[in-house]
Amino acid sequence: MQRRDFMRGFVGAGAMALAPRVVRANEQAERATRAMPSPKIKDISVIECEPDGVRLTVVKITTDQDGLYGYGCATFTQRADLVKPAVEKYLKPFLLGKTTDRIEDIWQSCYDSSYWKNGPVLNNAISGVDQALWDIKGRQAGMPVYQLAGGKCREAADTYAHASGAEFEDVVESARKNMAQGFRNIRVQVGLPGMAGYGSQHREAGRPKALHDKPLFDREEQVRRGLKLLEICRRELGDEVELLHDMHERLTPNEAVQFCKEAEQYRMFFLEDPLSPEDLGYFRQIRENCATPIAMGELFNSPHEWQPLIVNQLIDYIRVHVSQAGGFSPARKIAILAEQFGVRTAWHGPGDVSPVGHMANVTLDLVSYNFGIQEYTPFNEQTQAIFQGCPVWRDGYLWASEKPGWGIEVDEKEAAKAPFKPSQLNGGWGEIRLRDGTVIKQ
Ligand code: GCO
Ligand code: MG
Repeated sequence: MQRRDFMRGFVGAGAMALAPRVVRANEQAERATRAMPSPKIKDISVIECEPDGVRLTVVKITTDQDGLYGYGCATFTQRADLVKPAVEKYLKPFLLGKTTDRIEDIWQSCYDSSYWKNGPVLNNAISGVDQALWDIKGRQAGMPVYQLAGGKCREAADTYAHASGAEFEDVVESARKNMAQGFRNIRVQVGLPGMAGYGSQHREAGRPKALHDKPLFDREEQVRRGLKLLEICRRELGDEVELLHDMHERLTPNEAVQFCKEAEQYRMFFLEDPLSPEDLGYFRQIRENCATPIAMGELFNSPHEWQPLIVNQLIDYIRVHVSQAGGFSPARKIAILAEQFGVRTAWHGPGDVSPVGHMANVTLDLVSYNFGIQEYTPFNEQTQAIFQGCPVWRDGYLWASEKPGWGIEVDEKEAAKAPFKPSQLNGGWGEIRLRDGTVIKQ
């Protein structure tokens, strides 16, 4: 009671002294609110398309304000059909009528509303909503999203290209082409004769004997050819180029430790995903055995996966697939957490990220001090016809749009020309097996 009286006296005295200015400010604020009422979510739809054989999913949020809408990437190629109902049946009824002003609040309440969380389908659905809200806020402000996140730390994002081939000489040739185009960082992958290696051609010819007729893999052969490839590339391509290699979680933990240790002599920019998320405990062994830089995380969905690797400084690059982690908002937090521990970012940027998702990647690249590198996949013609305003690649760098929001317009008529195609596995992946028939991670 006493305190309230005291406050009343205080406010009263202040109000008297500042009265004209306070009143003016209040009036201005009120006028601004009247001119720009908070947009409300009027509709949420899901745009699906398959340009050049890659299934992409984008969420569109439409507001009750004329011409104000936004797009967010929700692409989960291998289970694409499940993301649409997650958005339409759960997030849409939950969000209709809510204001688009409160991005963090919406993210937290969507995340919590399923009680069980951190899975790829629901995270992608939330990402679609989250990124669409950032797009809307940027359009409202008349600014690209990178401005809303504090502005640029650098002009553009340094990228790496993919050089792949069935044989070593094909990889070297492909890398030389990339370098001639202006890439300074090259990811190299070579095929395994007659087998299903990652990131390179699968040739049936010369297939080793196996107890099955499925795509075949042999870990020892992968270790031998992988290390040989790094040796050849370093020798043939020279010291100036940065080399990267994706191990795609295919080796046993101990083989991975050995591979990283052996690769140290080739001065890698990084080795990617040497272990699967199920074997995170082995990262400490890699660290204790060598100084090869390690990138990890495209399969991560949960803070329980990235937190220990970052805070214990067990990796050098965090490589999350932004929509799998739940969108731009959580990815920004990952970047900030990583900065505190000297870990840099290398957001996953393959073909199965929509251009909206790539714009979110490059936005993070520009606003995060601890940016490391950006994986780049060129946008094919059909993708560019559907997504107008894709990030531009020039001189080795990826550039963000200067237009408001993500700066991308989705042409839904063009998208409808490239619907999801029926396929035997409905976009999912098949299996890869060892000689004896054991199924392995892809
Ligand atoms: C990469 C990745 C991709 C994934 C693909 C899965 O580093 O680019 O490993 O090629 O395999 O995105 O759908
Ligand atoms: Mg990878």
